[in-house]
Amino acid sequence: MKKVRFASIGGFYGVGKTTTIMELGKKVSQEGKQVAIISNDKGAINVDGEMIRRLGFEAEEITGGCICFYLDHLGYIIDTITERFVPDVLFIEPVAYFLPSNLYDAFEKKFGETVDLAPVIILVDAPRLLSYQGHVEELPFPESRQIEDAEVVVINKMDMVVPDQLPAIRTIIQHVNPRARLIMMSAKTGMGLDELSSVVLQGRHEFLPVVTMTVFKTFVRSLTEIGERGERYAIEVERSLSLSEVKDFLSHLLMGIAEKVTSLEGEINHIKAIISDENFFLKASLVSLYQEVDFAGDMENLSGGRLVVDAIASKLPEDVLYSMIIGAMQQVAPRYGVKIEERWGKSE
Ligand SMILES: Nc1nc2c(ncn2[C@@H]2O[C@H](COP(=O)(O)OP(=O)(O)OP(=O)(O)O)[C@@H](O)[C@H]2O)c(=O)[nH]1
Ligand SMILES: [Mg+2]
Repeated sequence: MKKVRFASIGGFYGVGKTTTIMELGKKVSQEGKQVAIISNDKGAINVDGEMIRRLGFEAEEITGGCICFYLDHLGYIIDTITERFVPDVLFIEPVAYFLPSNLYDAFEKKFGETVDLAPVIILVDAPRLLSYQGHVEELPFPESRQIEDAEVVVINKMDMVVPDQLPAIRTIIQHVNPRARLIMMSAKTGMGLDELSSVVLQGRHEFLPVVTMTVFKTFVRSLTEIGERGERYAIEVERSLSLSEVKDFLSHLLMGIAEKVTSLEGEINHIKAIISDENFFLKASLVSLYQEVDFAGDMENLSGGRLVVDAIASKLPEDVLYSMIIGAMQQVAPRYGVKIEERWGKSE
């Protein structure tokens, strides 16, 4: 039987993993290949799962924490998919704080010869990495260890930097990992997607650094810092909202949550929301207070639908994050005539 090809697209919060998998998924499907996607999030209610479902891919979610702790569930999902077809590529988006060497080791032990592993691919955010120029040792542990474990480092968001800044970005990566192959990419403009696509389809996984107990302990400690909370709403609007009003509403909502997070000295990892009706979706994303809210997808006038909000931040407990989502929603929604019909909390 044909082996299932696993291509994990990893990287820290907001580097563009979901966007990249969507773009690669479209590209590979257009070439006549079959694609399946597994997204992995900490929270059961999350924006990425919602977006992938909307795009109509064969998709499954693993929620509750790092996929490396849910391999039985992954095995079950793979069996369910392969009963119907064997995908040419199974994309996996692991949670942002995963440890690649640990995950690949677990994949090899659990699935052995039945899977064909693509190289360890790690995305980094070009402008974010530049902000560590001169003090690279301050990169959060999971982020630097991901670069260290990578066989291929993809420098994403190249559209946000100028060519003169590339040598500094390369220096930072090579300081952490001189072995890795580098790919320059913009998932937004399409630059570098062909190169990454050939790695995903044909590249070979060869090398895995060892995870020592000290590394594993540091990894586990770093996880306790990160909180994630998602909420899902059915909404109605008093009068239909134009695209620019929907964008303003989402921007204010995300900025409202972000300001609450920073006012309690929490650190923003990624605050995102997706609004959708039967025909359209619009995803809004905020990765730092110093970058604007960014949008993906499209929408005509909004007259009601679903809203999923997901806040991921460090140094704040999840119940506090929850109160921040609720608080921002209560402040911002009435200004746009958005009414909450129904709300789902932590679980369905
Ligand atoms: N300018 C620019 N923005 C990008 C690019 N790739 C992704 N983004 C934006 O970056 C933000 C985060 O993208 P996601 O794909 O949600 O990132 P992610 O890594 O899946 O995030 P998490 O799952 O929360 O860790 C979104 O606003 C994207 O539109 C890129 O190449 N250029
Ligand atoms: Mg994602």
